[in-house]
Amino acid sequence: MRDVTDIHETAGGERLPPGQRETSEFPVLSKGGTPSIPSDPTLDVWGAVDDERSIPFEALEDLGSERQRQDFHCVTGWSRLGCIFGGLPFPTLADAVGIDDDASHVLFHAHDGYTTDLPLSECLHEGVLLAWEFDGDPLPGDHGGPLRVVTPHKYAYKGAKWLSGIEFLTERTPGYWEQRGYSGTADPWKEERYV
Ligand SMILES: Nc1nc2c(c(=O)[nH]1)N[C@H]1C(S)=C(S)[C@@H](COP(=O)(O)O)O[C@H]1N2
Ligand SMILES: [Mo]
Repeated sequence: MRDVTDIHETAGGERLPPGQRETSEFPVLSKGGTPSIPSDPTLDVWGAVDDERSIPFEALEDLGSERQRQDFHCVTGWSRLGCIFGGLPFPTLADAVGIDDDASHVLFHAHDGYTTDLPLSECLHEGVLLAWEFDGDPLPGDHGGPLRVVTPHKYAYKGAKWLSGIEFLTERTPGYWEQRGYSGTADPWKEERYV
């Protein structure tokens, strides 16, 4: 298992980022309810890539999978330390689809209409997982199952639950919360909460 709970060292800060309090709960935070997911879900990958694809969820594991211990920081102020997530590392997916040289940003799309954006370089971080497992069990629906993104180096709104697609872009398109004043880069150790 890969342990990425030392990300804060790179950031030059404490494990618990400034202004956060630790909780042993795992609260559910969704802009609306839990959406229904198609019975044969696919992950659609399009935009600035060599190979636009619609990948059945069950084929994701063939691309690669990994279990990680990582921390989860919600911008509203709670952090859950030492979560165990399993899934496909984003950099492995990126290799599989072949990203265009001029791709600079990523927009994640979800089944509840949620979107969130990140610079491509921040998505290529080893801790960014397309996760289908939590604590050794299938990821619960209210936490984004069957497939979500986790971003331990960013506030958790960067991790889209109920992931439906990944769009590679040559310029930034702000996502749902980013259009409403939240930070594009969302570094918890710099307290990048709002713009
Ligand atoms: N699709 C989708 N993803 C989402 C959200 C959402 O409303 N819809 N909320 C975000 C926010 S603000 C947070 S803190 C985390 C919460 O994840 P959790 O409910 O598993 O704790 O999911 C993020 N991803
Ligand atoms: Mo959040």
